[in-house]
Amino acid sequence: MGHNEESDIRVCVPDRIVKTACELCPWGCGMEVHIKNGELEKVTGNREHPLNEGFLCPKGHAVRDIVYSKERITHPMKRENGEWRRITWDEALDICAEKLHSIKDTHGPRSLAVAIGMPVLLGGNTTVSFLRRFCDIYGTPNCFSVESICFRCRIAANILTIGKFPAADIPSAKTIMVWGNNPHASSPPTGKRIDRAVRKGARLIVVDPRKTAAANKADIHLQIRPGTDGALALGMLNVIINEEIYDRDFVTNWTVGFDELRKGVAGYDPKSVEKITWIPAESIQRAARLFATDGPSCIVQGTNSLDQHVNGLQNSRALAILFAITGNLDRVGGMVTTSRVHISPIRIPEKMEGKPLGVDKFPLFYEIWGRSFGEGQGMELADTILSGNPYPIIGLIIAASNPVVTWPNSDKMKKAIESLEFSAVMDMRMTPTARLCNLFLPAATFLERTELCDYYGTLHAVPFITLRQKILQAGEAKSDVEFWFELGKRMGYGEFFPWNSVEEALDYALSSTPLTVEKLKEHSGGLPYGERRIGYYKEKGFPTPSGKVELFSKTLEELGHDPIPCHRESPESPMTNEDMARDYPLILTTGARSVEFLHSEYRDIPRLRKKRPEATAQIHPDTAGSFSIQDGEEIILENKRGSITIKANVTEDILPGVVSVPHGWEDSNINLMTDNTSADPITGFPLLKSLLCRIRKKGNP
Ligand SMILES: Nc1nc2c(c(=O)[nH]1)N[C@H]1C(S)=C(S)[C@@H](COP(=O)(O)OP(=O)(O)OC[C@H]3O[C@@H](n4cnc5c(=O)[nH]c(N)nc54)[C@H](O)[C@@H]3O)O[C@H]1N2
Ligand SMILES: Nc1nc2c(c(=O)[nH]1)N[C@H]1C(S)=C(S)[C@@H](COP(=O)(O)OP(=O)(O)OC[C@H]3O[C@@H](n4cnc5c(=O)[nH]c(N)nc54)[C@H](O)[C@@H]3O)O[C@H]1N2
Ligand code: SF4
Ligand SMILES: [Mo]
Repeated sequence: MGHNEESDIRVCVPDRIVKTACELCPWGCGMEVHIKNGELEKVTGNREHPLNEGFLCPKGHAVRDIVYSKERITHPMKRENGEWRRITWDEALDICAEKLHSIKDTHGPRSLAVAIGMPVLLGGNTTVSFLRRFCDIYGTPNCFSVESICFRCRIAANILTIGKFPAADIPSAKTIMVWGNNPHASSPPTGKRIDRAVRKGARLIVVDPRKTAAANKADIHLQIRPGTDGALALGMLNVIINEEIYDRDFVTNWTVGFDELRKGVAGYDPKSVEKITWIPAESIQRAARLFATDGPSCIVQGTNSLDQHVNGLQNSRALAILFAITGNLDRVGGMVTTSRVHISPIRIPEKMEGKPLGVDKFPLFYEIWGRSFGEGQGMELADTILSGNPYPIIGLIIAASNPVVTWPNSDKMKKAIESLEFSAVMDMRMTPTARLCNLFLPAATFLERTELCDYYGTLHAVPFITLRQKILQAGEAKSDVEFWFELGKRMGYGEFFPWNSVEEALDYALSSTPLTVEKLKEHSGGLPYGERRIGYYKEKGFPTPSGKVELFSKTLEELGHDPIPCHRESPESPMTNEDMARDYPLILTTGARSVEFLHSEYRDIPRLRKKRPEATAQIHPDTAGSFSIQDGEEIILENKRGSITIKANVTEDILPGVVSVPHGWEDSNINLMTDNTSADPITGFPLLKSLLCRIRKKGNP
């Protein structure tokens, strides 16, 4: 593999194999980058890395194509009269500084918003905290991220129930329940670990409307109607409580509200739950018995498939109750937490002026028991920009996101960005979002910056830390952290950014640990860090107000929410909204991942694109037949908000009556059909996976 002659990418380390952590999707697989003759020769998986043990997925193997892509832009640009003009970083920083000063002077700091996408979150805790440090000093509380639609709902549900967020200990589990997750596409190292556990004899239950790779290997596949997961979990709890196959000692000593739970689940007998979920009662019983009696058992839960519903938080709470009362918490092969890398304080939240948008409506999204997540609910952003209510948002900086494609209600998001006085985007490519902004700032890829990958414990129950090292320099691209540091200095906040380099800043962050950047470089590839907390609650209790698992949540009750989870139907449901279902008879779930892409990324990489050249909607043959639709045909998919053209993938692999559509495709953008209205009353998550739609042949009225 030779150096791409047209590219302006330089290798900046001597010939050797540099170990790092992949950042092309959320999981951080150990990767070896081979530098030979001053060029990036190839990448291989790091066999010594505890997560992936040498495996890389197709994206990981395509890293060279991604970094060297011809679509990359590696210099700043300014858009004037509809044309992009190349500018220097000096000019770019001056423009940002001047605009930000003027916004602050005329409207106050909160009129600047920052929207953070997945890749910045993947930079680890320190990356996000350094960005937010800038916002604190500037004074704006209005930081939003894709956590308004992803992951946070699940974390909040677990904190409210057990006080912490555990991960599945897959390798030691006897029963694994994969719930709303297609790991072979969205988390290949997890898929591998499940496959291995199953080969060793673990039992597998899969809850998914589609026959995924995991479902095809499962002992029990619960093919659920989207949006009814809460009912299924309550049905399983009903069986477990009635048959007294829960962990009695644990329930007696370590939970509050068991009697209320017993009453709460009484109505969810398997027959009633069959009607709601479309899953046979007998399968619900079998799954409940297997999970409760053949432990240790763990739940591998999708990161957003249970959350983007009207009952998002309660769904995850029901799952937490399920693994808690069956005695699977802090247990080898169950659900475990690990100790964390405690970085020195980076944020200065006391400097922030007020609280972000969305706090009033969704206080538990912002903080729980004084434990602050600290972001605003991003579903408020576009409406506030367009209405100026409750106050104007004048400027927006978008850091590693493509909200015009990936956030709900693309049309509204587009109008909102177009209406801003100032908008800047930091990215690698000219995305549909970047096209609308005033300023383009070129971002470094993970091979072009130094950062910590410190989340293996939280996500995989693997206490480990890996350093991502700077190996390349691409033109004038800067890492996100470098940009925020330099902007801070340019705006006169130098005293708050005393570090001469990102490495120096990381050493500050690590100063409360035995680690340093140098030490991590010496152990390039990573270091075990911290411990798995097995049996931890027996020593420390649970970090909830009661010190126990809160089956009954007083916190939720006080805020007017259900203290015991119950099932609520989607506002778009054939069961409760018959009028709408007459016009739109099919259930729509969006955002199923494919292994080749990350959200809207990598469509420009031929070796990935050729495996999946276009977006397709999965439809069961019975459903397709009733609309006279053939496999491979172009169809119109529509609902009351919008319509898209997409190819039909007619397949037995999906429940009849359900349509599954991926997100991230510019030309078949499903977010033209979604709404940014908050659906979950507790977290403000939108409705992306239990909607109604209809389909027709293209050309037919
Ligand atoms: N290749 C790739 N990997 C990714 C990503 C990517 O874009 N591409 N994105 C990353 C990110 S940020 C995230 S959040 C995760 C997402 O990861 P996941 O949330 O695990 O998403 P998927 O792997 O698509 O699995 C979701 C599964 O849920 C099913 N499903 C849909 N609706 C429902 C429902 O109502 N109930 C139930 N039980 N199941 C339902 C779908 O059929 C699908 O098989 O993936 C991460 N990994
Ligand atoms: N309908 C529907 N919509 C969804 C979902 C769904 O299931 N259904 N899933 C949602 C979920 S879970 C998520 S997490 C969001 C993801 O939403 P986004 O985070 O907006 O997703 P990406 O398309 O990955 O956008 C990331 C952008 O950052 C750029 N980039 C890559 N690396 C870097 C970097 O290091 N620095 C900078 N500055 N830029 C970088 C990429 O080129 C890309 O344009 O999508 C959500 N959208
Ligand atoms: S699963 Fe693939 S893209 Fe994700 S971190 Fe691992 S190798 Fe990289
Ligand atoms: Mo996500």
